[in-house]
Amino acid sequence: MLTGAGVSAESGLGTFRGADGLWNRVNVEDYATPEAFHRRPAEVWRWYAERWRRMQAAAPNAGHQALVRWEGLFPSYLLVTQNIDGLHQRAGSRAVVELHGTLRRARCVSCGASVEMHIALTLPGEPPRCSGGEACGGFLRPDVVWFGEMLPAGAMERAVESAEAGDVFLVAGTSGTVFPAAGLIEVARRAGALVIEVNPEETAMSGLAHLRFAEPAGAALPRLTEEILEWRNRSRG
Ligand code: BJW
Ligand code: ZN
Repeated sequence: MLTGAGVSAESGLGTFRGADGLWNRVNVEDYATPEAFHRRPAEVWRWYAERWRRMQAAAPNAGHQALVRWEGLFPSYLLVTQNIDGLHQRAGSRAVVELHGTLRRARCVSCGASVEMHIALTLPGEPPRCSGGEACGGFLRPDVVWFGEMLPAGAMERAVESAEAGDVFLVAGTSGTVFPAAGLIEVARRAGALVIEVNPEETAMSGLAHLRFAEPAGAALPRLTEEILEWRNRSRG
């Protein structure tokens, strides 16, 4: 299973691409790259701090909640998300891999020390300086993956393993344009999984889907989950 920003759209968090997308309002290169942080650390920090506040104010929606029930339904089930908002976990999902990191934490650019964002935001400085054990004084940055950066160690490996192992691969709320995440759909398809896409719009990856639900995740995912549970109960007799 692979999710993207569209799954959080009904929680009031904007997506990146499309007419109302974040990248239509600001330049990706000005915020979501290591070079941007190097050039304008204060602006980048403030922009993410504001997004963190929006994420905190948001609540998981019916789509997030439905996916919690998939845990335990399929033996190799893993929720691979590109989202940094933590809403899957707040809904109750535990088997989650965050391919693009998380905005719930900040980390030091020098020593890698990790700090909860709600604590980082109480520290002086924009961005604040590292005051961990070593107190190395490096800048704290959001613990997210920017363009041109490597994904968190082991994340893609776990994601590929689950995409190869499952009978069903669900793709919800992603435009399928950012790699290597989008490549998982092809991995699953090649491994023989049934690929299901949930997205009101056609995407770069729609051609790889066997089944498409052209609906918002908050409507399609609860219904799909109910149908799977009913089928499960029937097949158990
Ligand atoms: C709904 C809905 C509703 C709306 N219900 N659906 C191969 C080819 C070419 C380039 C590359 C390549 N491999 C790697 C690259 C470079 C680059 C890349 O992919 N570029 C592409 C743009 C081509 N990738 C990287 O740099 C990655 N790192 C990497 O590969 O390292 C190794 C390497 C380094 C250098 C060179 C080469 C290799 C890292 C990518 C990091 C992405 N980071 C971001 C920002 C995170 C922090 C932040 O939030 O600010 O992650 S970018 C942004 O896009 C964010 C998202 O996770 C990601 C994906 O977006 P997503 O989730 O799909 O959202 P949208 O908005 O695109 O789509 C939303 C969808 O929802 C739409 O389809 C709607 O229709 C739908 N929707 N309402 C259901 N209610
Ligand atoms: Zn440090």
